Amino acid sequence: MNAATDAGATVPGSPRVAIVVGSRSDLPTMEAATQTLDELGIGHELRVISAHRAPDLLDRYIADAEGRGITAFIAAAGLAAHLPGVIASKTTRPVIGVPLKGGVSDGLDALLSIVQMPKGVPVATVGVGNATNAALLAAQILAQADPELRARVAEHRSRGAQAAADDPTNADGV
Ligand code: RP5
Repeated sequence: MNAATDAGATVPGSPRVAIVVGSRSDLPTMEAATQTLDELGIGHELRVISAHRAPDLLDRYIADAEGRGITAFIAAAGLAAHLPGVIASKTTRPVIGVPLKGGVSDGLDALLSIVQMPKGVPVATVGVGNATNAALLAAQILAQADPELRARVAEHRSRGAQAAADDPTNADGV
């Protein structure tokens, strides 16, 4: 490892976003995040590491990911969803939490676990199962220091706005 990676600088061509999920059962929901990051041309990597079942591995992974220049973490979990908060406790890179369905009231347990972080250790929480918004928020964070990505994010937003405006009920052209 060289000085640049020691400092957490982005290595050209290396993944910039880490998606971490607590279980393989979470992977189908998170496909929307990988797809959105792909659409925006953002390198990413995916790991299945439970905060409860593999805490030591999670520790090692976060340190290694920081060293390789991972700039933002997307962490998804269901039930007693501690994964995003634990990652946030180990890094000052932004952490975006995705509560997943299942458990009490189909995800209310995970939503509260992730959104109710104590002062000092923030996790940016998206809606239950909303992997797309997690990817878009990661993209917007990275785009602040990357004008080309900022343009791609703006174009992606415009396409969404156009698709909404193209609803047949708006055919009168107003
Ligand atoms: C959480 O428990 C995982 O993130 C998953 O959403 C949930 C259930 O995990 P499995 O029992 O399917 O492995 O830790």
